[in-house]
Amino acid sequence: MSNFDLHKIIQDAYNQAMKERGHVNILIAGRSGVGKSTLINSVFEGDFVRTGVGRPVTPGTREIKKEGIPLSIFDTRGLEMANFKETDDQLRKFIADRRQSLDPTTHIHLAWVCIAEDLRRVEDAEHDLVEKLVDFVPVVGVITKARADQGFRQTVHDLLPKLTNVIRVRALREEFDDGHVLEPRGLNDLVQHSMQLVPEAHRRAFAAAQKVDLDLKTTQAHQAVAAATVTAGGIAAAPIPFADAAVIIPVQITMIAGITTIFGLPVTEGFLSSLVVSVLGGAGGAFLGRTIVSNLLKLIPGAGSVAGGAIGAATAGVITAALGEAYIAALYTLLSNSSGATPTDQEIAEAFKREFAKAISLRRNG
Ligand SMILES: Nc1nc2c(ncn2[C@@H]2O[C@H](COP(=O)(O)OP(=O)(O)O)[C@@H](O)[C@H]2O)c(=O)[nH]1
Ligand SMILES: [Mg+2]
Repeated sequence: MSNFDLHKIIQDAYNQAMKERGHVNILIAGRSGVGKSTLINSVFEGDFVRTGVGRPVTPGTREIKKEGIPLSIFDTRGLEMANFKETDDQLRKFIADRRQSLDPTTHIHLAWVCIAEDLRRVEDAEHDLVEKLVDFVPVVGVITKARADQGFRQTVHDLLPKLTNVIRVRALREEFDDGHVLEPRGLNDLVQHSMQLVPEAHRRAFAAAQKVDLDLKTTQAHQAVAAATVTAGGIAAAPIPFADAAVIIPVQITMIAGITTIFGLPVTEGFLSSLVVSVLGGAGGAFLGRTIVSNLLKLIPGAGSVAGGAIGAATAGVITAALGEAYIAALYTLLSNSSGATPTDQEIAEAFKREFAKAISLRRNG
């Protein structure tokens, strides 16, 4: 494999993963102080509101984005303002215009209308806003700072029947003077309900952007592995002579890049190449392609003897699936043990190496 160009493969894999990652757009409306920014930071990756970049899109709404996270939040302010009706009409026009776009990554996919539980009232402003939005986008009612329902959720349901659901959330942990503690609640319900409302094509982006439910990410990651397995099998449908086997490597690297984005971790070409070299590479240099393939073949019992022969669809599929599952296991373990801190590149490489070694020994012994 003298023409094995890892740099080029990684560049292509990176671009492909970015394309497949997609983008999700969520509108969040409600009076000032109901807890919109707090909710966004509790649900989405990367301390989103505080460190994201905002730009106004209508007089009352700004779009917040953050590098590396496939999410735009449309944050509306001033639902309580006297001139809100005007702002409201501009917002409606903005959403309607976006809806016309042929590029679905620009559509608003979902709206959350937030009402604070302690206000215990639904006013005309909320009612009018919901009426304006529901023609274009599914609207979820979110009761914020939930502590004591006292029938309020049902009231919201009754007054705003077009909401897809009304979900009570508490974004922050609260500790009272007497030591009584209220833990956050409802964020999981909100995320799971929202995931169902987001159009299929944007669910990967939603799973990547949220940080509440690790299982949503895992499910999406398994789908990415299944797709890559089919692709690898297709490439090896006519068995590939071992000397050319590196032609399947781009599939696995693209898969790895895709899984990384689904878990909400930043992907760079440097990260990908150090990951591939440290987990699969070994020798490096001119033999890197062949080394990677022979290391991958360790995932298949007895495959050492393939060396003189060829790699068929089944083998290519098994290698791809095993590698993908090892990477998912590595990220799952890292992220479920971490207390919110993003793992370093080195921690990821080490966890991946461990899971890869485990996969090899399981297959040997099992
Ligand atoms: N106790 C409690 N306070 C909250 C909660 N969510 C937000 N807050 C507080 O409410 C205030 C307003 O929140 P913020 O997110 O800035 O509201 P926004 O104006 O709608 O973006 C802040 O002091 C938050 O700390 C919650 O779930 N529980
Ligand atoms: Mg705010």
